[in-house]
Amino acid sequence: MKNVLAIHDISCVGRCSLTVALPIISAMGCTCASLPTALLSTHTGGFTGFTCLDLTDEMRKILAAWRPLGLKFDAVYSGFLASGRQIDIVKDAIKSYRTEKTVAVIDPVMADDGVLYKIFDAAFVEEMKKLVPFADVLVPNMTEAMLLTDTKYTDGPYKPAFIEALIKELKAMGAKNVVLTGVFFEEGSLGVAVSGEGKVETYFVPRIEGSYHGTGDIFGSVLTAALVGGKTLIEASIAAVDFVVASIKATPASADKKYGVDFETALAERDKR
Ligand code: PXL
Repeated sequence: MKNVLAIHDISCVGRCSLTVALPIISAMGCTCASLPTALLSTHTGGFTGFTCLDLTDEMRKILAAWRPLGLKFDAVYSGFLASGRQIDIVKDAIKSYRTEKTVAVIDPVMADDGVLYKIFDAAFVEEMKKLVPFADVLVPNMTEAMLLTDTKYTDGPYKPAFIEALIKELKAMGAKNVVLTGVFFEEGSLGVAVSGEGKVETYFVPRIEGSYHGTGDIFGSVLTAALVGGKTLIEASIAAVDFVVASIKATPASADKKYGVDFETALAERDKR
């Protein structure tokens, strides 16, 4: 059985990070081990008064305890990190657990819609830049891609040349492949730009209005499991976009968007097919 190491926080309520990665990656037929980065009462988007226990020291202890086990993973998938100090831990995990076939999927979770998440600062962005060369697949949203490349934030529609330049710069920083999310060339559409060895490929779907929490983690989880399952980068990206769309469509219009989307319904529907 293929196995994935997911390095994300546990947000106890709000459907994101590990509470999304574990069920989705398991349902797609991979064992999913976890290295929790933090324990939060809820995620940080739209909730106030949340608690956050930084697990940096515990992560080091967990990795030390794993050392005699000689673990290897088919993918290491990192997401929300609680502090810049965790960057080195993620690098170590990628180096320790990779084989020549392992894919390191790095989602540089830190910002959206032109704004850094409130627990991060400019120093964290600088730390995150250091993780880029460790990515076999870097999965930034548009805001994160602009922060990582010191590009002034602009909202779309974007020009294809702008998207290609962003991807080129992220690759120049050391990312082997880039899957850029939140791309659109015209109003009413939304999708991804994907770059492997060759030219940039895109996949767009009709935009669904509204901003739903946790969809980036759903996207990254499907992408990772699909890559481990042998899909190409563009095939895995299309599967991830389509599953996010199915999850949003499964969510009642009246739902409070900070509690995320009904990916569980979409998983059950997928099983029936
Ligand atoms: O979905 C990204 C994410 C993960 N974990 C935590 C977050 C966020 C985004 O806000 O706050 C704790």
